[in-house]
Amino acid sequence: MPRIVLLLGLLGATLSLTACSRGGSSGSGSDDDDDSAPADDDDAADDDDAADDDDAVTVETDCDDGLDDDSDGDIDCADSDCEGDDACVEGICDDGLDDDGDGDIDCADSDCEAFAPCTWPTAVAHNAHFAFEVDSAWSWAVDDCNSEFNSAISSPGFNECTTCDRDFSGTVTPVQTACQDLVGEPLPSSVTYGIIFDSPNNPGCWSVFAPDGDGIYGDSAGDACDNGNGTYVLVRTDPVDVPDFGDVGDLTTTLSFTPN
Ligand SMILES: [Ca+2]
Ligand SMILES: [Ca+2]
Ligand SMILES: [Ca+2]
Ligand SMILES: [Ca+2]
Repeated sequence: MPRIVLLLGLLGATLSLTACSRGGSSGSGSDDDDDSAPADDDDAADDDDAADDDDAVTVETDCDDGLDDDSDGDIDCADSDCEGDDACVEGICDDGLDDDGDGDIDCADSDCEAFAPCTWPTAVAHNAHFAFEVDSAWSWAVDDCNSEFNSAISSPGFNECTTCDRDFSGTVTPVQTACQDLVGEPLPSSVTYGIIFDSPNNPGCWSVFAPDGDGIYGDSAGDACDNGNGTYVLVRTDPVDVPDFGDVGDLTTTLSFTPN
């Protein structure tokens, strides 16, 4: 009898150990063995009989690995889960690189809309009109006349101008040259301006500078101000002086541009 009791005792112990192993009541390790609730089953298979696979990856966990982590058909930044992820934004807007690999570089990327230089114009329309006015000194030989030229001036890029935010230059295209020989000076072949895109003392305006003979943008041409329609315009009229004759007329210069 003592022998039988011992065997039954061993069998009971064995059954008890087996039940313990299947029930997972100890809760140790990463496998919670949950077979009744839609919770983590930790074993890459769905063993809780619920409709969901508890181990399925439901978000794009790595936005820069070239893999579709959650198998929704969208890889990395193409997956809305990655919206705002560092790997999916154009982090630097003036390095010439497509930081987030979406095909758009710097200002061409919508991520850079708030970057100030991306709002600066890439081209400026320039027009100059010279009106020669006959006075007593000239009237014996010439008549009143007008000359005019246009220039579509553009910027070579960022930081080309050391004393302004950006410089713009271009080639002059004469559209009316009746006066070009009258003042003893040929029409200019090119024009250059620099712009500072902030006029603290004149809100709504940007400061325009013309370079001096040394290429320094120290001569203010005035402020280009928003005309209310989103276009910045600078118009100025200056007398033109010719040696020995003084003021022979007016030169009116107009610059206009629209921010990006
Ligand atoms: Ca991925
Ligand atoms: Ca995905
Ligand atoms: Ca970039
Ligand atoms: Ca980009």
